[in-house]
Amino acid sequence: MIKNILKSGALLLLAVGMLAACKGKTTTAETENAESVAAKQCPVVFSADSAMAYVEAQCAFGPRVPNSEAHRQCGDYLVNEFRRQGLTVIEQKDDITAWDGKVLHNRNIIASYKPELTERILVCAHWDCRPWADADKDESRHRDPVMGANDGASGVAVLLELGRLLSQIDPKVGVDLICFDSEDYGRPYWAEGGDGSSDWCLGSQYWARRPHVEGYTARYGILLDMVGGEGARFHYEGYSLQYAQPIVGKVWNAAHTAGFGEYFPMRDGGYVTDDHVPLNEIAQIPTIDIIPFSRDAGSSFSPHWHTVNDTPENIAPATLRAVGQTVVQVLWEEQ
Ligand code: AHN
Ligand code: ZN
Repeated sequence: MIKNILKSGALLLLAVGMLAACKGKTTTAETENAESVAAKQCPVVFSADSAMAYVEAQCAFGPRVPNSEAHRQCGDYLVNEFRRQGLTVIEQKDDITAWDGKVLHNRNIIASYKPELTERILVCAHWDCRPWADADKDESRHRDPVMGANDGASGVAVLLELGRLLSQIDPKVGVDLICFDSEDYGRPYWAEGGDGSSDWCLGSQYWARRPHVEGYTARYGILLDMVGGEGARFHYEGYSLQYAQPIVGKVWNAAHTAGFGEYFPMRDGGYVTDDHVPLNEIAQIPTIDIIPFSRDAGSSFSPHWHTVNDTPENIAPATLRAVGQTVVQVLWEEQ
C-alpha cells in the first residue's frame, strides 16, 4: 500500500507528510536526497514477542518427532494458523522410508500468499524434531528426543510471523512459506545404515522431486535453520555461495539495511548439508541457508544443538527479530 502511493509521482507531495515517519521506498526525488540511505528501511515491524510466542506454542506440544502424537498435533496447529492468516495451505502427506527402515508419515506444509502469481519467492524451514539428543554431554540422554526450540521451532516461528505480516509487506510477488518435515532424522553415531548425508532432509528431498504444484518454480529460496540462538552470528554458508551467490548478497545487504548487520557478518562460514541442498540440486531453485556458524571444532551450531537443552528458555527473541526483519526487508524490496 505505502509502496503504491510512493510510486505514484502525482500523489507524492500528498504522501510526504503522511509518510514522513514511515521511511518510504526509493523515488527519484528520494534517491537524490541525502537522507535516502536510511529511508530504504521497510516500515513493517517483525515482532520478536509474536515470534517467541510461536516458538512456545510449537514446543508446548512436546518434541515434534515424526510419527509421534506431538508431531501430529503441531502439524494440525501449523495448518490452522496459516489458514487463519488467510494463506492458501497445501499439505503433502506421504510415507517415506528412513535409513533405519522405519516408515515416516512425512508431512510437508506449504502456505502460499497470492498462489495465482507465477513470480514467486520461497521461504522455508524444517518443523520436525530430532529423535535423539546425541550431542548432549550426558550420554544417558542420547536416546531422548530434542525439544527443538531452536532446531525446528525457531525457523517455523519466523515463517508464522511472516505469514501474519505478508499483507502488510505487500510484496509484488507470490510467497510460499514451506515447513519441511523429516529433516533431522539423520543416523545417530551408534547406528548402522544410511550414507551420512541422504538420510537427512527427507521431506525437502521429497518436495524437490515432487513439488506441491506441478512445474513449480521460484525466483529463489531462503532457508531458515536455528535462527533463535542467543548471540548467533550468520556467516555465508558454502553451498549457498556455490549455488546462489547473488541471493546471499541480496539477503546480507538487506540485513545491514534493516539495521541488523552485526548478526550477519559478511564473511565465510562452513558448508552445511541442509534442506537447501535438494532445492538447489534437485529442484534447481537457487536457495540460501541462514544458519549460525560456530568457529569451534566439530559441527556444533550452538551450545544446545542436539541436546536436551534446546528449549524455549534458550531462545533469544532479539535473534528471531534480526532474522525475521531481514526477510521482511528482502520481500519488501522485491518488485
Ligand atoms: C548435519 O549436521 C549433517 N546437518 C545439519 C543440518 C541440521 C541438523 N540442521 C538442523 N539439524
Ligand atoms: Zn538438527
